[in-house]
Amino acid sequence: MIDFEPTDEQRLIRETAREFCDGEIVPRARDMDRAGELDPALIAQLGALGYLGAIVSEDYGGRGLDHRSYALIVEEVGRGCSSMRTVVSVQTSLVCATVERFGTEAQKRDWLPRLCAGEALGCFGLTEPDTGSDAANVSTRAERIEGGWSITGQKQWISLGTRAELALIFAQTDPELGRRGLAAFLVPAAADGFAATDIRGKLGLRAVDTAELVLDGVEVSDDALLGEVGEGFKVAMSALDSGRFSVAAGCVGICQGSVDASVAYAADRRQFGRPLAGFQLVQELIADMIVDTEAARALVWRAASVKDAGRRSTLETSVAKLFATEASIRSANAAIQVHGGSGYVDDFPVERYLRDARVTTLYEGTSQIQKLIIGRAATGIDAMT
Ligand code: COS
Repeated sequence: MIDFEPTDEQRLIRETAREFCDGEIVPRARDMDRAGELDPALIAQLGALGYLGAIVSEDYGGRGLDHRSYALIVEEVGRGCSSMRTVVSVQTSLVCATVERFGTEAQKRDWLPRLCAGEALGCFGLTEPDTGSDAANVSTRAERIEGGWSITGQKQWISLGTRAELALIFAQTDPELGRRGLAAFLVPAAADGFAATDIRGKLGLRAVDTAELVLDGVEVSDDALLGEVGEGFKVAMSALDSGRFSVAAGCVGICQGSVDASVAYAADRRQFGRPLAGFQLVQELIADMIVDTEAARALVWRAASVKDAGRRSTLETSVAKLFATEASIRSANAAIQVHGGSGYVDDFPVERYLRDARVTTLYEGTSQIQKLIIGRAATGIDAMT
């Protein structure tokens, strides 16, 4: 059963995140989007507030919060700016939570306190030019050398790739083993042979960098192996269970932001002698957005409750991610409709909401992949492989 009433602590966490979003993120979101650059001071603030390690144990510099609280934070950051939300999702879910789950004590002590504090950023290197949905088909190679590994390959669409100090790299150790040959490595971006190039010209998420990574014989020691050799696919999928959840929570923020902007604009703007809010067709647009927002939030909270119970949440996460991401596109698009011509320029956040929402049904598993995961769970038949 989901309890829809936040606890007092969760309420306080939401209020603090809301104040931070409205006071610090919202006023800078348009400029960061136009400049194609995040304000580093804001990233430092995310770290200081504990938002980059919300679900990581306090032993390693995190806040040790439950997943509902994490969702409340991510929703607020996502309402303000999806590029900032991407920093939270990648750092917390894909990198920190994964290092905490699969890392050795030494790896956790080495990396987590600085990552949680925002003193270092991390990125998640799974996708390649020829490997997207078919995540097991990684062609980056890790070859055994004396005392460690030599890694060679290319990674594509890597959020935070040019800023990260640490790259979580998935590589094949033995092509004959397929997914059972995959391994995950903690690769310092400063290593010889590691290069990151920014990908320009994106529709949305303009303020956060998206990179192509090239690893040319990057040598790492045995200590860099995260989990066991052959465990890489499990590490990646487990990371994505958390990453997809975080994306979904961020999309609830886009939905809520679309509602808030539309209600305010519809009350203010007058046509035919009355506010837009007085027209039934405008109310219909707003009502549909509200239903999408509430449903997306409930699905995120449901996934959170499964995670907090310590159970695997792949199915619940896919349901939440599929619905929330698609809902965010619908809501942002409807919000532009409410705003008319004003919604087509960046005086209001809604055109950015739509541009930023669009990637969410692509990355961390397309909507089609989420449907195949849900369909397989329902029917017991694998329609993917
Ligand atoms: N946690 C732990 N283990 C997991 C897991 C998870 N969330 N998901 C899968 N596994 C394990 C399974 O238990 C299974 O282990 P065994 O072989 O020991 O039984 C193994 O991993 C394979 O699982 P599964 O059969 O579900 O894998 P598939 O090859 O069917 O996965 C899909 C196919 C399409 C679901 C997967 O490749 C996928 O999610 N693709 C999308 C990738 C993606 O999101 N890319 C974006 C990257 S970030 S932008």
